[in-house]
Amino acid sequence: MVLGGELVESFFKSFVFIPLMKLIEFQQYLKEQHINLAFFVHPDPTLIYFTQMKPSYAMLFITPQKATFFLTKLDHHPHVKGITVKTLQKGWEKQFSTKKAIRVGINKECLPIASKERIKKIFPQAKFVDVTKQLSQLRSLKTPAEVEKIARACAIVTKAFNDLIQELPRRTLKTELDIAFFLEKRMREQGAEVAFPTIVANGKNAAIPHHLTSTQKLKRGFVVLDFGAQYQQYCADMTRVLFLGKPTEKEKEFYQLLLDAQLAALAEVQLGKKFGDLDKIARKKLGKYSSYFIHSLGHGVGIEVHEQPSFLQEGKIQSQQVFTIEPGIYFPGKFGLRIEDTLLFDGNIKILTKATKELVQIPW
Ligand SMILES: [Mn+2]
Repeated sequence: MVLGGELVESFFKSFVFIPLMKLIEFQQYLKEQHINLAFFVHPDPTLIYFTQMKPSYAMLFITPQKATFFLTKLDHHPHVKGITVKTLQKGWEKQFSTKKAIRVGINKECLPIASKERIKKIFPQAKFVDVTKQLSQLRSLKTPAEVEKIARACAIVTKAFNDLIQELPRRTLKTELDIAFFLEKRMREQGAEVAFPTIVANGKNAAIPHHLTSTQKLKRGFVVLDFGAQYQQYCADMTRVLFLGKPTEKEKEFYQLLLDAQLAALAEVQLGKKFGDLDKIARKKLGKYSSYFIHSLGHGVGIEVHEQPSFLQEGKIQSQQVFTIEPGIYFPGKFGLRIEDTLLFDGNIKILTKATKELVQIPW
């Protein structure tokens, strides 16, 4: 029987169907790999992924048939379809402990050594299997509900930026930190958290891609703003450049060159394209300045601001991936520029961070 798509979607959404779908897919994988149990512990983002909540401490056990989420008494205990939620109590280990030679899945990327030693005691005969790759593949293909949250986070970021360019000419913001606080306040007012510490880099500070936003007084020159919101656990990542005062022709040319590089890479986003090839396209456009582009072109975005797909590994664009395109050029001791969008590829490219990419000039 085939039901209308919209009806099915709204029906299942009310049951937090989305993580369940991914959970079932993961359990299927465990079954195929003859993994008896997968174990995840705080602060592994896998916990957030399957439960859509961010507890202060938790553990998650997933078997091919069952998932059990252990929380302390300090956190809200959610209802999650397909997952049994329990309170972590003394002696919880006994529930699972076995001397059998089972296969236990772990996420090597996020498993503290102390936790590993602890589960070794619970399963002394276990063989540990790394499931990191499978998890990042699952997470890199976004469900419609995840896309909705990321799009919302991106809209929040865009609104904060638009508010900033209205505010700046009033000269109420005097330092890099003032701008960062303004953006972060605007994001929080819209119901989001800050996905990572806001980068505001003015003048030569922007030559350092991850400049630590300072109390430096704002002065004539470029201002690079790299910031992100996290809405219901899902991130947005955007970088824009402003100019305080009037840019010279040369400064305008640098900005345009970088924008052209970003647009050239965006224009080549298509199914099956290698991420590495997009990177090459941007570098080619930068020509003799490409050696000043000192990081990769982008990264996946989801519950973490940096996740799969990676532009550094061999990988091709798949449908339902969300990632950034962010070329930059950095001239040590002089200035730096970066332009970044978060986008969805679902067969077509959809740029989710919609703030203007024209060089905004603020009289200064
Ligand atoms: Mn980024």
